[in-house]
Amino acid sequence: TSEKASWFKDARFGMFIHWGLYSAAEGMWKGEPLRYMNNYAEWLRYRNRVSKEEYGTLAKRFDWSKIDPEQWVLLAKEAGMKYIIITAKHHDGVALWDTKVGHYSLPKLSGSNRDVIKDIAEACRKHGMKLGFYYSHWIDWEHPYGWNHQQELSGHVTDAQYNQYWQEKVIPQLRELMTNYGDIALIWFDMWIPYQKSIIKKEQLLQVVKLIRELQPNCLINSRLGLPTDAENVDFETLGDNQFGSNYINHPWETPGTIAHSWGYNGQENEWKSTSQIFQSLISNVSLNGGFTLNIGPRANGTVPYESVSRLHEVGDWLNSYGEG
Ligand code: FUL
Repeated sequence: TSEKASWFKDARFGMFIHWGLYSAAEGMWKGEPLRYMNNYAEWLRYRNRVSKEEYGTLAKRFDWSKIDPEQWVLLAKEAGMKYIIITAKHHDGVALWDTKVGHYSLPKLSGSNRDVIKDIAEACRKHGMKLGFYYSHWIDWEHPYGWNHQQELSGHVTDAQYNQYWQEKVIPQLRELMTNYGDIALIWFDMWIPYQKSIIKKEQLLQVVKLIRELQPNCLINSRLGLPTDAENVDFETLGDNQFGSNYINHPWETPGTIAHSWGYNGQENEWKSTSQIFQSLISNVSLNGGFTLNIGPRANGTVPYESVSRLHEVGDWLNSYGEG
């Protein structure tokens, strides 16, 4: 294990934040609930086959007078969490920050000059919270050559086209994220498949590693990048539930989890986990020397559902009474 990952091994507990245009849809599109498979609210555009233009109009529903990322940071602190990971770009391809790469960003679509990535970076600095970014590198439903499932299945995106997506969107956006927001503690890429089984090429992934190492030498990279964990390229494992095994013993690792079923806000949510279930996940990971990244899905006005807030407070009360700080 590298030295630079030692804070992460000690951290144990962090906050995931899934927030984006989908939060404004609240799990419904034109009166229809989410369709197909995983029923994740943040998958709405893909599941309900919403056009790019129509999806973009969700940005108008954000209430900037109420949105205050500092509240998310304070909530994480109260819960005893040591780091935050926010969805800088999820599968829908929308940048939450004021990107100069294309026009598909929350500030541009909403007509607001607010950059929530800047806001949260400042709040994290103020409150001594580590900040990480989720970046969907593999899947991008906005870019014509991003991986969008259907195309992959029918083979419509060629290697050259995929590389175009990579060079004109992924690389310059990561450069912005790694340059404009101060120290970034970690980056959380999202993908379940190793590069050999994907349209992604190993060279493309190594290009990302090189960029991050150059711009933010202390930034930790997770294994869902698609490369094996080996300290040189990947610093920690992101495992699925119950995936821990002895081959991970020497690697720092965490699992992500939600308090609900969806990661993004879903007004129809009916699968809230109990506080005791949350404790069980946290304790079982910590007992195996891992960490737990627990998700909240704030609404488009920035508020966090009461179900999440109340459970996080209970967890924080317990950690503050019995935890090691
Ligand atoms: C998955 C994604 O598809 C979900 O939307 C969510 O972001 C979860 C943390 O990872 O792979």
